[in-house]
Amino acid sequence: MIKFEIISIVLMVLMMGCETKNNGQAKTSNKKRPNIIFMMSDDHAYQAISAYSNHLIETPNIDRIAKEGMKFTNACVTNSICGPSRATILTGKHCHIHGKTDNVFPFDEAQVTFPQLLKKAGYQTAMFGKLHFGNNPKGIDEFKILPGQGSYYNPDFYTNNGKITVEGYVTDIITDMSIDWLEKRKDEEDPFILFYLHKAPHREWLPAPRHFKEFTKKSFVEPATLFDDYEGRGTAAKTAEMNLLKHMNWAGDSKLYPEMMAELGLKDESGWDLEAFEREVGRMNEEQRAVWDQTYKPLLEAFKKKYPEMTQRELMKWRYQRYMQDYLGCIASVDENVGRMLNYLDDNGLSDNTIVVYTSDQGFYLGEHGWFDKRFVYDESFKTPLLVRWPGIVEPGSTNTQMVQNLDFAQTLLEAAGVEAPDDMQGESLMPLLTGNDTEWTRDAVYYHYYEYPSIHMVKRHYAIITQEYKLAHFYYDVDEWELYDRKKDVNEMHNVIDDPAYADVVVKLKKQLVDLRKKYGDSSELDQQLIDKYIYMKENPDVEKVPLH
Ligand code: SGN
Ligand code: CA
Repeated sequence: MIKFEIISIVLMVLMMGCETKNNGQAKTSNKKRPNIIFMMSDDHAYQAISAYSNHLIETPNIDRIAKEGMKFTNACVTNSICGPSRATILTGKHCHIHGKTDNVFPFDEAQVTFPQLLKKAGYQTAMFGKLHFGNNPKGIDEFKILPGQGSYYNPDFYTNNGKITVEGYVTDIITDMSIDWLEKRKDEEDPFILFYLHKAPHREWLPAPRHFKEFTKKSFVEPATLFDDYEGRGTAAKTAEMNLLKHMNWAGDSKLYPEMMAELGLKDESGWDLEAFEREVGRMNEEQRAVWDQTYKPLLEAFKKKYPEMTQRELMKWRYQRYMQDYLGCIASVDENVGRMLNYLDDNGLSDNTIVVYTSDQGFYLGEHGWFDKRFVYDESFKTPLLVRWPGIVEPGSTNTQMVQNLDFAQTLLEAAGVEAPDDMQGESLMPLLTGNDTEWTRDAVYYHYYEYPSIHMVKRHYAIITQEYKLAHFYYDVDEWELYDRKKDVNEMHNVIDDPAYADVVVKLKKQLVDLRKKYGDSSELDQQLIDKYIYMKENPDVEKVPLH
């Protein structure tokens, strides 16, 4: 195993080969600096990657990154929602610092992002796929990004030269764009960072037409907690609106045709169920729509017949299977396309000097606790997949159990590129772990803070401290409730032991540690209150100019 010190020496030697460009800016000699491909999917649960568990699907291509690199089994996010997670990844800061605390607040454009620093150091930079905020990512030479959530079929993209629409399936298209860019820069000497960012498998989980048939025929094992009644948990779990039976859309999510909904007397209470169906299925071209109808119509007709007789329990089971068929169908395309990308690297002699990262912007519930979506600090959404391949540096087939966060990516990749990270970044470089020097890693707890409430799915605001053994969370708005989970004894997090006398000492210790962590990262109750006031104000005044937090 190569020692961290040796890497530092190698990086220093590389840095010593600095040339001075005409504009006086230092530029490092690029020969050996690693390329980086940062692969990220949107809402990809680790439960749906066979390197983590193969009870749902085989993902041989994503698994290749684990086999040839390192699998992190305790990687997590600081805030389990899209925009905030991405802003944290790019800045290496907690949400209350970079301003993107939720999908509503704007990102503070004055913040420095790590691709800007890589670009300054001579890296070529590109981004293709979903970003979810802004239409002009900072420090990126070439981009094609989806507007907001983007579309699965025939999607639009913002590019350096205006908006385009591309015919086809989004996961394939993002890969085509990424490979085209690699191909175009083939003979260039400078190293690169490529952000390869999938929209899939985000709600409403629409697979590529080539996967409709296979996946709608499959049935999947149910999670142990599918019928969770939230006893033994706090108010937040009981009032969240992400239950498969109660809160999924019929047309938008389960793909019932709008006319079938009408025939069955199912109402579109929220007003966005039929809109969601139209937004996605309505976007298909004739050919895509024909394959859709051939596959989905018979199966939904069969459901329509059975529906009047079905019990609530049977309906829950049906909705779970329908959900998994589409969600995992999306994963099949992601996996195939990751395979295409890895093959491209092999075929073009790029694999050896390219760091490949595979992750998701957060985890996701695949029926655990009866849920879909994310947001909570409970494991399925708090944890996220993380696989890293770096030939010659990371030991193939290794596993790491340390608590690492999306907060750490910026500093890690800057260090890998030999670029100094700014002092105000709040993560820690994963380099000691990647090089097998775990003894240099001292972190024993991580900090989490979720803000987006009241909003879709109604998950209450909470912050938390998480160690390998425990998770202590404070739901502080609307309620004032604490929850404690014993992560070793209660892996499904079904028992809040906050009032159990056996844990009294643990509670005292963790509360103190949590105060220290909040102080360390610059978070406070005053700031929590300011953010609540501002959020409510923005919700009540949707036309008000969105002013960055800092
Ligand atoms: C949409 C989804 C939600 C999801 C948010 C945020 N509804 O609003 O289910 O939680 O995005 O997701 S949908 O009907 O429009 O699909 S995030 O990944 O972008 O944060
Ligand atoms: Ca997401």
